[in-house]
Amino acid sequence: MSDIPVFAVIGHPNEGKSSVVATLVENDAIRISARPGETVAAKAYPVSIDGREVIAFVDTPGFQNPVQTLGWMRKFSGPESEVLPAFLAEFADDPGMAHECELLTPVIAGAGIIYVLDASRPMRQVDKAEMEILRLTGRPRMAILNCKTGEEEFLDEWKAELRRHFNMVRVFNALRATFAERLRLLESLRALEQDWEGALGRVVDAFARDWKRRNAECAALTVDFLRRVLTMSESAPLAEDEDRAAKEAVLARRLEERIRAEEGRLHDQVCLQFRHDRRSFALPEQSVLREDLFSTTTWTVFGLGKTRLVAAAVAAGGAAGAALDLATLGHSLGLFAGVGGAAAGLAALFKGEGLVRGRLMGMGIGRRRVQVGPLGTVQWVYILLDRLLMHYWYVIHWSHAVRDKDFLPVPADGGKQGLTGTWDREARALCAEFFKTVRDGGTDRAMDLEEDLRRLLEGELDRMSRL
Ligand SMILES: Nc1nc2c(ncn2[C@@H]2O[C@H](COP(=O)(O)OP(=O)(O)OP(=O)(O)O)[C@@H](O)[C@H]2O)c(=O)[nH]1
Ligand SMILES: [Mg+2]
Repeated sequence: MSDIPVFAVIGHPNEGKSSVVATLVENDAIRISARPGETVAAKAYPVSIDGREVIAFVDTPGFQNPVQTLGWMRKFSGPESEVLPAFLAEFADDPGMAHECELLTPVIAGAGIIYVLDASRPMRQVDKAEMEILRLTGRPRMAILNCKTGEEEFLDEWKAELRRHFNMVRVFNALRATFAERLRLLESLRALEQDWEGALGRVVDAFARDWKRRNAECAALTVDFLRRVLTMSESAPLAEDEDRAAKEAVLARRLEERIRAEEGRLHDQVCLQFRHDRRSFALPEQSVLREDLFSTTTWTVFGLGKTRLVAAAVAAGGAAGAALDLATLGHSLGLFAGVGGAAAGLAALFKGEGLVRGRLMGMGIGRRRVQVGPLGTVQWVYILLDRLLMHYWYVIHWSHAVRDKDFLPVPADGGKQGLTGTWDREARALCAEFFKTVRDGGTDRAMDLEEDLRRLLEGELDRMSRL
């Protein structure tokens, strides 16, 4: 037996044992299925933090023959401590008792017990037999009520019965458990057995520290990302006979593509921080995050109405002659500033299909270049942050037990307003100064602002984790 706390997750077939293990150990790959009897062998899943294993959960197959098992155990006349080894010796080769042998093996080795049951159904005789078997093992044990359908009609009946057999009873939904609920579950395991109190206290601390580290890492990655994106531009030589608008459109698309790719990478990295494989993580069907970053929908949903959009374009340098045709707002748009643009200084002029006017630079006689970018308004900071925060929210609520792509909770305070919409004036002032200063890059002030924004974001992620 290892010296870390080990808990065997035990119960009737198809009640959600593997789902509970997947959520607790953050493993997307554990087999979960609507078909009873999916798990056929006991398997231990250790949790590592900072390269050290701190706790393990053992997934086990569901009871096969609880009534017969209990009958045998009751008849056993030897010392109490021998009942389980004797059972294993007797039934090791009996296929009818294969699951019982599997699920009792970690218990004999010293594991505590987490009994999982679906409390949305009525109690039956076999349930009572299972509970009694677990009581007879004498091991520390907790019951987890996983209400699969949300039906709570039988909850009180279950609780009353469970209290007779278990040291602790908790409601825990494997598919919806947040970080805070997982932490509370671990905390309650501490009280199960005095010998484990110290070790489990360290596990709880390690979990909390690890989560904080992930949030800090996500905040740092985001600020790095913003710095890169805010300083990006595309330029190319423009021949005498070349159509400038067409060239700028090509450059704008190229720039948009680079920014999209950077954002995709950032979102992937956030998934990885929370041990999600990007391929198994899916956004809800109607999520605005499925919209293209450069679409009008993205702009409007994250709180930028037409008026503010025009104002943003103007503030970014668009002035006289900027033929902002509101009719074209329905098309995809790219709001870029041509830094230090030529005479008109049009920052964010677009026409129809996302055409972006860039900056024209003389490079000596007969040699000209056009440049598109960098991004021309602080609104981009808010949009990129809102999309990041919303993505984060989905990632931390995407339980590792979810196998059905359509299942996802709705963000609590996301929606129309966008998450930065709730930030105070100080935070907004920081974003504005960050935007202006970081675009110029490299200064001490820029570094200070990056640090301030990183801290602000980290606090925001910590706050969202506890919601
Ligand atoms: N709606 C809902 N479904 C759940 C919940 N927990 C588990 N399920 C579903 O119930 C089915 C069985 O879940 P598993 O975790 O595989 O159950 P198990 O106890 O490991 O099953 P066996 O290995 O067959 O004994 C799967 O389809 C899960 O998606 C829950 O909290 N809510
Ligand atoms: Mg299973």
